[in-house]
Amino acid sequence: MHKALIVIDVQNDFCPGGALAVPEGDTIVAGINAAMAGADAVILTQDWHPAGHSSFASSHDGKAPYETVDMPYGTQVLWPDHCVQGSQGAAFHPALKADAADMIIRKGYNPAIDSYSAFFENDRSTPTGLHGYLQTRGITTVQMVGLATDFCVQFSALDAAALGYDVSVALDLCRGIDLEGSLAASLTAMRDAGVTLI
Ligand code: VGL
Ligand code: ZN
Repeated sequence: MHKALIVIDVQNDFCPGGALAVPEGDTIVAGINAAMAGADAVILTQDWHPAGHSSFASSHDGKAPYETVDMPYGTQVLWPDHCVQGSQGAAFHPALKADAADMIIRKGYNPAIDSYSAFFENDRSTPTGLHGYLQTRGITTVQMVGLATDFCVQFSALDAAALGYDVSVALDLCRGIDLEGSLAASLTAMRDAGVTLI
């Protein structure tokens, strides 16, 4: 059994002071750094949007952040502009031990499709390449940590379970956004999919 630690989106914009701040998002960084030591592979994901991305409310006339729009691939929550490629907001939190990563996977770079999951874009079919990477490294077990529990962590964990990985989520090393009960719903969905919540 080879085990990967997948660190989801521990970036400045998701931490207090950032454009899409997750409450207490910065408090998990030290624990994530410590968890890296026990993994056979450390993978970081980085939300990485071009300016004017279709998930930004500012790209839709008359829409405000946290409203939704219907996209060809389904309903999409609209966000404040965040994690724009090359910006300080898109950089990893300065205390994250990013140097310990074997692999950094960027996602959300397609202007027309958001990508919460580390495995597939929000059309649920365009792969990011992470599955191939993990397979070729012989990894069968993944642990998810990071931001945000109810969006990118949840989508990544559900996809990993569907792809046949043994999946756990370390909840003390995650923090959520919680839009209209999305945090509780995400925990139920992950449990129902066979994800181990720690
Ligand atoms: C995320 C909303 C928009 C996340 C990324 O990392 O959970 N949430 N982009
Ligand atoms: Zn995003």
